[in-house]
Formats: sequence, C-alpha cells, structure tokens
Amino acid sequence: MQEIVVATGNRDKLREIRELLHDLPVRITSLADYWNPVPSIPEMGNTFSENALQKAMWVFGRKGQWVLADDSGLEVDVLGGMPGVRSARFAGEGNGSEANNRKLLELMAEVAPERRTARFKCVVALVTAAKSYFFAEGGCEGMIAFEPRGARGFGYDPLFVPAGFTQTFAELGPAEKHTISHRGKAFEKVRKHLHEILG
Ligand code: ITT
Repeated sequence: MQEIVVATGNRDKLREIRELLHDLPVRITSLADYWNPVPSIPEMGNTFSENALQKAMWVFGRKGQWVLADDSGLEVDVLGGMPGVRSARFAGEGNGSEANNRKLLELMAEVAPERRTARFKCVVALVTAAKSYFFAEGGCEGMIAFEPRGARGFGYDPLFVPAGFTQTFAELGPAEKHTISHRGKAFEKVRKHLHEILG
C-alpha cells in the first residue's frame, strides 16, 4: 500500500486529514513516526502555498517518501487578513490556541457583528517525486463570534461561525465541519488526484 507522510506536528490536523482520506488505499504516517522529538519545520514563506511546499520538501528531502503538507489559517477582514500565515503563532511562539483565541477576541472587542467577517484557508502540497508537485486549496467563509463556544475541533474553531450556520465549528463536530471546511474542500481535490494517480 502506498505510504504518504503527512508533514505535520499538529495532532488535530493529522486526525482531520486521516478522516478525510480514510477510504483511500494509502497508509498515512506522520512526523511522529520518523522523528522523536517531532521537528518543528521552518516556515519562512509569506503565503500558504510557499509554506505548504516548504514543509513537504523538508520531509521529502530527508525521507524520499510521498509527502503531504497542509498550511492553513484564519484571515480576518477587519485585521487586514491577519493572523493568516501566522495563525499558529499569533499570540507568540509556544503559546497555544487559548492564547491565540484570547488575543483575537481582545483585538475585536469593539468590532460590530457585520464587520466580523473572516475565512479559513487551506493549501495542501503533495510531493511524489523531486519535481512532481500537486497543490489543492480550499476556503470557508464565516464570522468571528464574541466568545468561544463548543468543545470539539481545535485552534480557532470555538470562535468561527461558518456562513449559513449559527453554531461554531467547535459546536458542529467533525462530520459537518468536513463537508464545508477549508480542509474538507482542499482534500476533496487531493482525494480525486490520488484516485487518478493510484489507478
Ligand atoms: P504544522 O505546520 O506542523 O502542520 P501548525 O499548527 O503549525 O502545524 P499551520 O502552520 O498550518 O499548522 O498553522 C495553522 C493554524 O491555523 C493552526 O495552528 C490553527 O491555529 C489554525 N487552523 C488551521 N486550520 C484550522 C481549523 O480547521 N480549525 C481551527 N483552526 C485552524
């Protein structure tokens, strides 16, 4: 069975990727299967695509296996697209999701409901050979809530209300999240591509 290494140290992201690819004939491994401690791969790019490719190539260069990398984040309109590619480190290196969410809520304390528009973006890079790259992207429009709600999901999920819903991603749960999320949409394209190349 074809192995694909997912170049992530984020366990929640890995769980979602496994769920999204569960019916493909591939064996999904991750950084934790090859490194202890799990390395923090440098992300120097200014775009999700650059960072996704950097993470995938970092692993491909060392392991020579098929690699998938997901670079994603939240773009908030009233903050000029921040935190964007800095979503994981918004409240500073080493601070977790709670601190990121607190910072976002503080910055938006005075922002009226109609100006709280935002979107999640996800770019996936699949590297199968030294110069063989495939990119897929997905987005999900929504609004930033006034307080965290829900205990499912990860990251900014308790603050993100997808368009057309009243619940946050953290209240909706994985099945519903996958049908509309940035990652769900990007991985639908990855699944189609993998179907084609795996035959
Ligand atoms: P890897 O680089 O090791 O994959 P990471 O968490 O650093 O893990 P990113 O650099 O792509 O990954 O940063 C993505 C951040 O954006 C992530 O840490 C969350 O804070 C946020 N994010 C991305 N997708 C999300 C989702 O579906 N729900 C909630 N937050 C999300």
